[in-house]
Amino acid sequence: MGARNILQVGPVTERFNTRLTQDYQAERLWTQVDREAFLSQHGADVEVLVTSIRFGCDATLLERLPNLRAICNFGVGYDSVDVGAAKQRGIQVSNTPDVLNDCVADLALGLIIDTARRLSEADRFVRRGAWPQGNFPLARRVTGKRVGIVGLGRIGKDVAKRCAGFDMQIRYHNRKPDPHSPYGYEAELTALARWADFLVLTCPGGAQTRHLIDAPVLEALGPQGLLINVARGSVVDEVALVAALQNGTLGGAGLDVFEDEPRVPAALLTLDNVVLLPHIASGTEETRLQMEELVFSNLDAFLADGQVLTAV
Ligand code: NAP
Ligand code: 8YV
Repeated sequence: MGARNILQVGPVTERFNTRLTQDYQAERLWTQVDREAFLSQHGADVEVLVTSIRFGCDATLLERLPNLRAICNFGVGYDSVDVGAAKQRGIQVSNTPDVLNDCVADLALGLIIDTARRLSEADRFVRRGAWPQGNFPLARRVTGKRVGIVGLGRIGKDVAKRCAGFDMQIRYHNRKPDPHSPYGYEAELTALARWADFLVLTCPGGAQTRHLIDAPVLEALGPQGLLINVARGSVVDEVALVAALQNGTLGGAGLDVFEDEPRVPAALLTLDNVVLLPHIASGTEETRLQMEELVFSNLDAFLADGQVLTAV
């Protein structure tokens, strides 16, 4: 192990990986030929773990690291890290909040406009040479419509701000009302879905929100309703979603995240009323650089005085 006892679970960007190895002498778990042998030999030396949404840190990995003191996660969501088990052992966990709000909210608006105005579908129409045979069918207006936000937190509020710019009516559902929010609160998710033209998901993933969006919620959103998911695939019952899209009880969906990434249900690939993105909401040069910097700031703070900067 390097002098600072840092282990990186999986790759982020080449720039990030190189800096972590060169400036922090971090070891790379994913390049080990025999991961188990490496953990048996060095697991007890590891004090800081650097991971990401994709690689996380489950209970099994935690058990192999008996002297772990901090986990620095690349990403604001931390559902792939066993935070409960970490906290029980006094292990600090940091994430990368706020720096990605703009880009994730921008992408949510992109999906709202794409699904309503059928941009991706129209692009396919032009590319396959269908235009000379007739006009593309009419789409649906965005301006002035009703948007229901599930998870009015840091990202959800930035989605709301953008929707207000489109004169949209905004309501939201959290576990409890936000006393500072100017938007109407809906305690019942199905009531919010029934009211909304667009239901935008910006809540965390994990056990608490698993399949929050189930068949009844999708049915309440209805045949003209559009579901936008920039949260986590686990929040939506994907089997129910496919069924609702296939039988027309849901109007359409814009999805950046899936239950079993990078696998996307084959049925979704055949549907024209769905926009499918490969988990790119925070994926801009600017935002990913800021996320990387925030991981290093957390690392520096922990190495300097034993406290991460943005603890979950
Ligand atoms: P945040 O500030 O913590 O906001 C989360 C919101 O969800 C809060 O308003 C919270 O309110 C609400 N919430 C929590 N549990 C809920 C539940 N069971 N039912 C309904 N609402 C619930 O988090 P954020 O920074 O905005 O990030 C939100 C999530 O976006 C992340 O956790 C991540 O999964 C996802 N994300 C995805 C991408 C992407 O690339 N697609 C990028 C960044 C983030 P209450 O506590 O009052 O319920
Ligand atoms: C990922 C995300 O971090 O922050 C989150 O919660 O889902 C994304 O920003 C990104 O895909 C890199 O893993």
